[in-house]
Amino acid sequence: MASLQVLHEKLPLTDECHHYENVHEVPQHIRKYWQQRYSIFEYYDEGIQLTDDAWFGVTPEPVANQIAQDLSTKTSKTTLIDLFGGAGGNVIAFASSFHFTRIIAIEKDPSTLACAQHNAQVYGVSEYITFVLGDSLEYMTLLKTNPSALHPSIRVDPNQVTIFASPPWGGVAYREHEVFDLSVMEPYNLERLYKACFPLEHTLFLPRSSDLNQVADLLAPEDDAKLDVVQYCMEGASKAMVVYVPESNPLHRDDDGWSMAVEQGTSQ
Ligand code: MGP
Repeated sequence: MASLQVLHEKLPLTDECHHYENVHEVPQHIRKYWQQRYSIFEYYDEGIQLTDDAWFGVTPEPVANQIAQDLSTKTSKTTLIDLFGGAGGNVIAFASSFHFTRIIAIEKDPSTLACAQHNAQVYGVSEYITFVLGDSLEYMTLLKTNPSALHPSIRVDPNQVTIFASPPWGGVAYREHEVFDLSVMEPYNLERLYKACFPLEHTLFLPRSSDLNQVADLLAPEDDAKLDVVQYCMEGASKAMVVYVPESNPLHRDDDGWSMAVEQGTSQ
């Protein structure tokens, strides 16, 4: 599919990619993040590149490493797909964990993806990651309904897949709410993300104040499964709430013909 481009080479860094060395170069609205640059990337000085937007959403390295470690102990899956690869914070940690035999990172902004490829190289893990330029929700639709339309290098066995999704949260306005309403998260709300990932095992990286009732509602009453919900903290303060959603039994819920694909996969 032309709109999902598997990258065999590094994308060039663009004018939007920066490695700020001096506070005076840093736009005012991201100075707070630049001051924390070594908590975000320990090896920042090795030439880490970020777009100005990426500073807001990138997962700090200790948090990303802890999530990678936690997911490694929770999952038996061997393929990890990062739906919102961003500048690479999470996918570098997943690759560094050496738990997964295949890692695919999807990102739709070319400048941000160029940063991710560059940063993965800085951390020495770029060869373990397949980078894809494009819309990850389109990828999920094709994976579920028409996998043969996917490039062979990103055609995966759904039974071996675990999904990681750290979506945009619609800016930092979530901080103004004591409880963040995940139905209004932009541009993808909780329901849309869940439907995109269902019925695969997936991990959602959400605002720390996300509404737990909405999260609990993800499970159908007949499901025996439980969700693990973890607050990831740095220096005593939560940075995000992460929800580990187990694989759904496709026989319980039948969406979009997907149960068919999983049954076929299981019987191979
Ligand atoms: P923050 O919202 O700037 O809160 O980012 P912080 O640093 O606790 O600031 P304070 O002023 O409230 O003390 C907290 C963490 O949330 C960041 O480190 C990112 O990992 C994550 N994060 C922030 N945003 C806006 C996004 C986002 O849009 N998407 C994703 N996936 N993560 C985000």
